[in-house]
Amino acid sequence: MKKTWWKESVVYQIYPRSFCDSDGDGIGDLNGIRSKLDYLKKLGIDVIWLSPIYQSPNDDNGYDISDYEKIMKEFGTMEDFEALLSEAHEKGIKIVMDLVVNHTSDEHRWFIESRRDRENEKSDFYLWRDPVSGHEPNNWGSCFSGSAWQYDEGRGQYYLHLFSKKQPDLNWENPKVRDEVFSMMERWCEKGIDGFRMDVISLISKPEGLPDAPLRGGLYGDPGICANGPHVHEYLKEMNRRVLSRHELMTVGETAGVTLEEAKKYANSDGSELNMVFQFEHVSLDGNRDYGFKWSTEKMPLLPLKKNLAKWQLGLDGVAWNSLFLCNHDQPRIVSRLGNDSAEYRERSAKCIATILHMMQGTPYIYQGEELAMSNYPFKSPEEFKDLESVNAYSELTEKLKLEGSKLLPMIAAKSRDNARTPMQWSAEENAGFTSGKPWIPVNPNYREINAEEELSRSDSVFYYYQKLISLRHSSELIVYGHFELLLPEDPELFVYRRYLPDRELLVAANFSEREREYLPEERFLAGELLIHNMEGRSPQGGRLAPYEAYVLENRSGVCHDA
Ligand code: TEU
Repeated sequence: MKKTWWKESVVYQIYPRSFCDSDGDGIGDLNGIRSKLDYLKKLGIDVIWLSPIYQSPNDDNGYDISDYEKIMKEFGTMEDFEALLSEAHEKGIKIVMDLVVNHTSDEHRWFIESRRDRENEKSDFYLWRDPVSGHEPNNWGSCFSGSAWQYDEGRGQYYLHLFSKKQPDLNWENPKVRDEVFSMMERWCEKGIDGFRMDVISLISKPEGLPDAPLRGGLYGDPGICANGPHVHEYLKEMNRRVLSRHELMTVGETAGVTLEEAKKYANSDGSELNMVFQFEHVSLDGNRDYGFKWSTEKMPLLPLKKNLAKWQLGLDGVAWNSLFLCNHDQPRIVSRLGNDSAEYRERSAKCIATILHMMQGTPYIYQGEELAMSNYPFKSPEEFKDLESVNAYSELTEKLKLEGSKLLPMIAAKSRDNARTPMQWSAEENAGFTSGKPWIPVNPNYREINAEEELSRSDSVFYYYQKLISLRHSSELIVYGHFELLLPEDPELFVYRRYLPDRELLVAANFSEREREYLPEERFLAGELLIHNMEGRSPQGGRLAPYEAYVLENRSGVCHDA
């Protein structure tokens, strides 16, 4: 397998709005990020993925871009960005930008011109359709509730928006759209950035004829019908030819709806499209079985989770490359979702989760605060939600599905994207040290117990555990490039797997339950080296795994056997 830097790197995702506020307006900004580069260097990460920092009306907190080449005023100036980029590079940290080109903001100049009439230069930059029998052109729903079509009086037509009505979808069939996007990307590359995370890039090629989709939640057609469309690989090959291949970049596609077979195309090791993709099967396992949407109070189930992760490890090995994530700005906090965020188990379960994720083959992604085991926010009323996805879902599901608020609130509270967007908890000072002003979203009240300052002062903290996992990866070809074998495949509580190369192998053992389990590794591992362990004073030789206990053993005898 070809060795390269983005396979050996660990990425840290920053949601700038909630990371660190340097000017007291209650909103995180670029200079705030710059002030925390030494913290990130200490953690040991190699790459920062910046969620969008471009000019935006913030209907979807920056994922609705009104100018791709201006910096959002709340975040600072282009000079602030250039200073951040330069200082990050001086510290050996690369910066990957978030590329949102499935759609723009409705306040982008392209859309303002496009909606003016049907004859202007940008009239075909978006997906405009005539009404059908006075209604929307098809039954598609928006990911943010309601129809995916918005009627525009000016043009007397509907435009498509798979997300909010302020996020009109670009028409990628139009070569002029591709020209504009690729030249914008090229100018960002010329600034010296190190790559792109490509927002819902799997949706850019819509199905021919825009046919109705199977109903989802009984309300609208599933917009997932747009995933992996007829020309998506053609467009990405063109993007690669015209931009990506001309620079030393790391590229990751956020490929909603991607399958293993499609991922082999997007992330093909021939380098013709992207380096890797985010798949979403593993973070969809705790969805709502009754209504078919994400809102539920279900915990993430371990057995289907480990089987899905194993499927992707085995499926891409040697043909493509995995990303490894359980957290991001769209997902609830994993220690609450998969672990146990009680005082007794929060840290231990967070380390357990990190162990099984970081010891797999692929590029790991750490979301801000994950390294501190930050947990979900205790939402008590629907008025506390800020994110349009949660706000719209609450009103639509109460009105249209007549779901009782008392039933719906806990379901949305458990999965809301706001759980990941509360301010980064830096210290026990007011507002967790995030801002000297009024934070745009309330800080989790547990910041006095859970914060970076406290964890940096304690050698057994989750922070230092992540630091050690990252350091292990940096020093081990086996961890980066080794093959994968799932052990105890049917055990619903133990996640045990092996990584191996011809002359080396390691064993990862983790107990995702709240009861002690018997487990004794094979002798060749017990005779090996204990690389990392989330519980002091216990030993794998004891043949038992305590609740959320995890460890990694390496057999360095030179004698191991392939699967
Ligand atoms: O998310 C794409 C996406 O599929 C989201 O609907 C996400 O899976 C969902 O919110 C999980 O509940 C990307 C960005 O990551 C997200 O922040 C944006 O809101 C969205 O695209 C539109 O740009």
